[in-house]
Amino acid sequence: MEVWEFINEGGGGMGMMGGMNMPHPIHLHGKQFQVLKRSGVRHEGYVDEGWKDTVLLMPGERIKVLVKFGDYPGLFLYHCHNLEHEDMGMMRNYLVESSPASV
Ligand SMILES: [Cu+2]
Repeated sequence: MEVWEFINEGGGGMGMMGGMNMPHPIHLHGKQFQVLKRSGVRHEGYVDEGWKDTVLLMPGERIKVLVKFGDYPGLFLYHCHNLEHEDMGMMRNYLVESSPASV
């Protein structure tokens, strides 16, 4: 397991999505996670309980998630589920290596 943090600065900065004040539905392929903490700008109506493969990250928010990797190594993908954002570069690979115990 590993804790990952996603930050939506929401419009500031000149990063890959600089100037965009938009929600990002973050999606992991092949692995599931739980939301540990959501902070920043407060919004209502989330259902953060349970195992997920997608989580909505609103402008001004940051979330910490606990990702469970299990026994399946390989090259996986995570991306924003907004197609235009994905096409603009909000898509990355991540490599899950075999743990010594499972080799
Ligand atoms: Cu997005």
